[in-house]
Amino acid sequence: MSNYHIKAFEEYFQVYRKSVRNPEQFWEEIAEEHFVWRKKWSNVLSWDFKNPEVKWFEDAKLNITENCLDRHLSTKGDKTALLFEANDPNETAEHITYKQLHARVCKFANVLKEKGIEKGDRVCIYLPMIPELAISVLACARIGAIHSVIFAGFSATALSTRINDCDAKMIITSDGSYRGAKTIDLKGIVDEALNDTPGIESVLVAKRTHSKIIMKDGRDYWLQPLLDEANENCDAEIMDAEDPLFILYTSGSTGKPKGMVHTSAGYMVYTAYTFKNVFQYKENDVYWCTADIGWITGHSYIVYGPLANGATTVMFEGVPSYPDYGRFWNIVEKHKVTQFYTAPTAIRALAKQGAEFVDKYDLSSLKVLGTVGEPINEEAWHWYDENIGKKKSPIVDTWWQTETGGIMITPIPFSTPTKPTYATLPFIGIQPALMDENGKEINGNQVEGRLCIKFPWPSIARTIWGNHKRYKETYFSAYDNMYFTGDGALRDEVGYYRITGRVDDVIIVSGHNLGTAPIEDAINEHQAVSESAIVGFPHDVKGNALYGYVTLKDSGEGQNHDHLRKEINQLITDRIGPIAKLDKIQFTNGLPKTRSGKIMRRILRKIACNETDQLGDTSTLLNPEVVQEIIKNTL
Ligand code: 7RM
Repeated sequence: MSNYHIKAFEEYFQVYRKSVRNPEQFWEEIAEEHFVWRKKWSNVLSWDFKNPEVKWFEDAKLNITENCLDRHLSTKGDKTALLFEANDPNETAEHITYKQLHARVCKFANVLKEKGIEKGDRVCIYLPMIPELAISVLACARIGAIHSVIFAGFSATALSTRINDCDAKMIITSDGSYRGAKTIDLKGIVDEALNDTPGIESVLVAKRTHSKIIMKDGRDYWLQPLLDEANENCDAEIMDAEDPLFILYTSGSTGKPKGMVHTSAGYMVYTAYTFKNVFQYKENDVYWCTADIGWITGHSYIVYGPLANGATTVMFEGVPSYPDYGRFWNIVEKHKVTQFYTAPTAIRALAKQGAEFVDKYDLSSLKVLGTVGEPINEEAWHWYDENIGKKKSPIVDTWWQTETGGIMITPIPFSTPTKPTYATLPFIGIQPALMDENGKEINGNQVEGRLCIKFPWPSIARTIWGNHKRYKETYFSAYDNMYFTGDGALRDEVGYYRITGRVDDVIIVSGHNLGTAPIEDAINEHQAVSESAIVGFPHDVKGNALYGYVTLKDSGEGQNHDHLRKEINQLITDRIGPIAKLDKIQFTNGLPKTRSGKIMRRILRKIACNETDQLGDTSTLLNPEVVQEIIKNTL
């Protein structure tokens, strides 16, 4: 029992040591004592990072929704499970109790069944942050359907690519969505996407904005009438520990998005255990994570982790700037939020607005502050600490990934002394390593290298949907017997980790991971474009902004460059979404290339970041002369 809730720094070390000396025994104890199983496992862990293959709690039977809902009914049936705060501050917040959530999930699950969804089928969910989003996720899990949530800011093309990649049978959406003062025609985007998704048989539509939309006969169904008819009991499908629970797409440095596959038992155990400890959740706390459920942070730390702990979890539909920049703090005061988890990009945007938006509100309920998604800079860290935490709430800088399923490197609040910009120490059971460029592990402290993980943890993604080869190549080929994260990190004199950022062609803009390749592909579709390269450069709110170098088919003389820039950004918006638009577009006569023809993004990155003194040796390039031209014309 005592291992489940860590309350002191010495205890962290004790439990950590135990967890790495005998991981099987450690996780078996956690799994046994804190979850309900229909059948216990025959083997705790089998793994092989070469093949690669990882299995946790093999042969165990369970349903994650029984752990998130049913088991709380007798003890916490009337406790608020989901606390929904709408975009419009005047709309009354909705408190959905565990009993109500259970009934709504069961009803929804019965609707899915009635529409022909069976265990193992893929269901895409393209919804705004309304209760139906969490409910549909859990309804899929209830019947063993594999959910794939697609962030409702993605374009029609991005949506259809994902629907086709996982061959989904159904999509769940809404008539529209609210985002601040804007209303977005979600159903229109879905209709466009469904022009080339032959596998989709039905569309369930939740009513939110009451906008006029087109409902296609025999394909589209309003959700509410179906729910009204449905039974509020639905037996949970008994799932195997290693049955897929969901697919979630993440950008890769090349090619199409990767559908990361997470399975049932290990994911449940790890997200629940990390939630409890990283946020030090106590009964009667009100926990709020501002992420969207379209990202892994929302899956693990709005839905599954909190509910597996019987917590109250806030779901916010809106944006931090509406109706003004005080909205987050207004919500903290209104619901007496105790744990608040957000991204550095939001912190920086709010810090820019000045103290008057914060000082109006009583933030004394806050106990723990969290950050995730990208490195947090020193200034933002201190602003968060001083203005929001009043120097009394520890900041947990949590490093993890879609692929890791749960938090990997983080302080444990009230135990681990924090250090600005440092994610500090590995969570229980996590064995990080820093590697050098020759594939050797870098030992000792005060070192920097590429961040790998040496040993499996329960919520590691098991494969890329439909492409196990890519899974192996991306994560297990760079270093022998290691999971490679794609991040660089340094370890300070006491062993604390600081994540320095991506070392591949993924750029994090406002907390969104963007691969350079799909953006370049979109640009290259423009008939005037010959080729392009995207790099990131520092931006004080977004963390990184995008700089595009574009060469045109004819030298571009006489062409209207501003017009071209608009068209290029429109193409990006259509193919990926507005989050991937470029901040700067420079037209060039060529891109620096190696002799084998690879674009040297490293050089372009230095130029875009104004670090032209650090270009290194460019003489081996195929076309060294373009470098000076590019520097001269920098925007
Ligand atoms: C949870 C999430 C993963 C990438 C990861 C890092 C970056 C995430 C931090 C961070 C520095 C952090 N999943 N990242 N958290 N960098 N400090 N605390 O964000 O799949 O969307 O992104 O995000 O580069 O590899 S994700």
